[in-house]
Amino acid sequence: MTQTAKFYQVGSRAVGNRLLPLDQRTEQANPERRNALTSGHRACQGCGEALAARYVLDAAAHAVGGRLVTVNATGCLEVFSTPYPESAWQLPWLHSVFANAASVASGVAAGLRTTGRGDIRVLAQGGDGGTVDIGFACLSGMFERNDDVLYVCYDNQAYMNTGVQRSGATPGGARTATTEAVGAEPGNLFGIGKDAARIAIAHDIPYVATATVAELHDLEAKVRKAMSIRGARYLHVLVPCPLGWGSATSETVRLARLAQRSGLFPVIEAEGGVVTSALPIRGRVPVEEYLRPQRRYAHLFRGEGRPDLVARVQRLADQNIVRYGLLDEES
Ligand SMILES: Cc1ncc(C[n+]2csc(CCOP(=O)(O)OP(=O)(O)O)c2C)c(N)n1
Ligand code: SF4
Repeated sequence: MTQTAKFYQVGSRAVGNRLLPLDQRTEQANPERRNALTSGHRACQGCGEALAARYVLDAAAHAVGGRLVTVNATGCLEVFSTPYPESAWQLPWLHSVFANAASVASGVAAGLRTTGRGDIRVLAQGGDGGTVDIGFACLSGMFERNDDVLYVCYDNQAYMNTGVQRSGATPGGARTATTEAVGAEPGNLFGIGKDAARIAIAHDIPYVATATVAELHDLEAKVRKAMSIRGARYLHVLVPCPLGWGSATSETVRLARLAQRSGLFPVIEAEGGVVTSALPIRGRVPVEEYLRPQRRYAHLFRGEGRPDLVARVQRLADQNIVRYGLLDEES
C-alpha cells in the first residue's frame, strides 16, 4: 500500500525549502514524492542512514520515472526496514547477503538488459562495513566491468548493526567496541583504513561523488546526475549514527554539516577519474567543534584531554582542504 507523504515541519530545510520557487525545491518538498522508505521502520531516532536512504531513493526514483530496483546489503538499513514479514520499502527491493550487493545489482542490471527492460534502473546500497570492507571485491568488480549500477554507501563509520565494531571507514581516534579508548593511542589507530571515494575514482568510472545527509540540495543533485549517466557510478554519503557516535538524536544533521565545514569530510564529484568539483567550505570550523559533541571522542577531551590527538585530526582536515581546494574567498 502506498502512503502519501505527510509534512510535520514548516519552512525548514528538512522538507526541502518549500518556501522556494517550485523549480528550486527538492524532491523531499514534493508531496507526490515516492516516500521510498516510509514510516513504521525501526531505525533509531535521529538515524542519519534512514534519512539519507529516503532522500537518495526518492530522488533516484523521480529521476527515472519510478522505474527503479534497489539491492540492499545486510546492515542496519536492511534490518530496520524489513523485519519479516513487514517492509517499509515502497519500491522493488532485494536483500543480498552482506558482501555481494554490488554483484547482485550487476546481475539484476544484466538480466533487465537482456530481457529488453534496460529502461529499469538499478541502485545498490549498503553501510560502510558492507561497502569498504566485506563487499569491496564485488564493488571493485562492478566498477571494473563498468556495470550499469549506482552504488550508494551510507557511511556511519562503523559496523553499527552488530554493536559498533570498527570498519575500514572508522576515523582515527574514534572509540568503537573494538577500538577501546585505552592505552597510549586510545580509539581507532591513525593512518589505517581507506578512502573509498578516492579508490572508486581510481577505477576511472563515469561518476563518483561524496555528499552528506546535511546538504539535501547537493545530495539530490548528485543522485539526479548519477541517474542521468549509464555505467558504474558511486555515491558515498556521510550519515551520523546517534547510537554509534554517542551523539544527541537532534544533532545528526548538524554533525554532518560540521564534518564538511571542518574539512574532515570533503564533498566532491569526479567524472572519468578526474575530480570536477568540490563543495567549498563556508564558515570553516576547527575539528574540535565537530568532535566534542560525540561520545566516541570523549576521551580526547576528558581531564587534560589529548590535544596532540585532536591536532592529528586537525591535520587530516587540513590535508583534505589542500587536496581539494575547499576554501574559497568567503571562508
Ligand atoms: C558474512 C557475514 N558476516 C557478518 C554478518 C553480521 N553482520 C550483519 S550486519 C553487520 C554490520 C553491518 O555494518 P555496515 O555495513 O557498516 O552497516 P550499518 O549497520 O552500520 O549500517 C554484520 C557484521 C553477516 N550478516 N554476514
Ligand atoms: S544504530 Fe545507527 S545506523 Fe543503525 S538504526 Fe541506529 S542510528 Fe541508524
